[in-house]
Amino acid sequence: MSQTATRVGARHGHSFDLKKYLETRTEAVNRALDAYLPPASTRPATIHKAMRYSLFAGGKRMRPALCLAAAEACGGNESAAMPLACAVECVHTYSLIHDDLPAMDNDDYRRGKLTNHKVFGEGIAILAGDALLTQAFAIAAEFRPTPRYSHDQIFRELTHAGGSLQLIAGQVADLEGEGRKLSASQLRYIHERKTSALLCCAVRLGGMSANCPAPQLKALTDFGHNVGLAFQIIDDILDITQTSEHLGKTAGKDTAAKKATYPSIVGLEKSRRIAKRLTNRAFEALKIFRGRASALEALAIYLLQRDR
Ligand code: GRG
Repeated sequence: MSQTATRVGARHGHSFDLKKYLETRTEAVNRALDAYLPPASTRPATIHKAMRYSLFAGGKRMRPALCLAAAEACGGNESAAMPLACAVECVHTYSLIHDDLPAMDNDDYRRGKLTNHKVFGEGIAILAGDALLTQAFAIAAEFRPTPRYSHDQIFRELTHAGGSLQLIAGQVADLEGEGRKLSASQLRYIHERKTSALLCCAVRLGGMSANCPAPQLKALTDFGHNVGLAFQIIDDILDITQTSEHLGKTAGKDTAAKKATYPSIVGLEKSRRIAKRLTNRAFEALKIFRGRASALEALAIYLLQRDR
């Protein structure tokens, strides 16, 4: 974690120890994921090893952290939000395994390790992604409904964000856009679906676990949408400015694949300004929480300033 991002959140006159926050939340999420998944030795062991290989490969756990922080902002607690935080991380990890396949981005490294198909072969990697996606719904079913939010609503959130109107739509547009000149609005269409939808889903689910009223859910939606867009712009910037070793995945792939990105359309400096503007909009959305959203604020700053 970069030095600037370890203590943030001075907006309310106090600093927030994000490093500690992320350490404790990551440990709790890892423990919960470990308990939710079949042990690696469960027959057929290959698939359970493959699922666990990518899930515990050292991801930043940003979506679970955002989910838990959103629950806190709405006065909820970690244990109520945990199944939803873990479900989103399983959907995210499945999407990374499939994105890395030769038929898609054809990547050899992810999270600093060989990609799933490089270790287990393409067939098992496809199945590990499928199994993680399915497991996400089994984990989400552990959520205890609140007066405002039923299981139906929780499943609709996940299926919408991960389905053919959002995550998959973004990936389709991304695949079809390769090598083509895209406008800024076409690029935004991709970012909103490929990246922002699942981040937004994570914070909304956190709010729902805390039985948040509609205005708070709307605020979390605005926050997640803007942070998600900023997150992808920063991801595109890092693809150009950082090394593969530092990122733990192949850098420079966007340029090599002639992929349209914000830096390629508007340049690095303007891309940074846009990411900052989006983060400021995300802060605006948090006003409704009257200082109770320090963790969300700190995460938004970290995501803007991150270097991996
Ligand atoms: C295959 C259905 C399907 C979708 C793939 C995830 C994805 C969509 C593509 C991967 C490439 C990419 C740029 C995705 C946008 C979201 C993103 C930046 C993912 C990486 O998230 P991080 O940085 O990863 O949070 P870690 O490994 O830290 O969890």
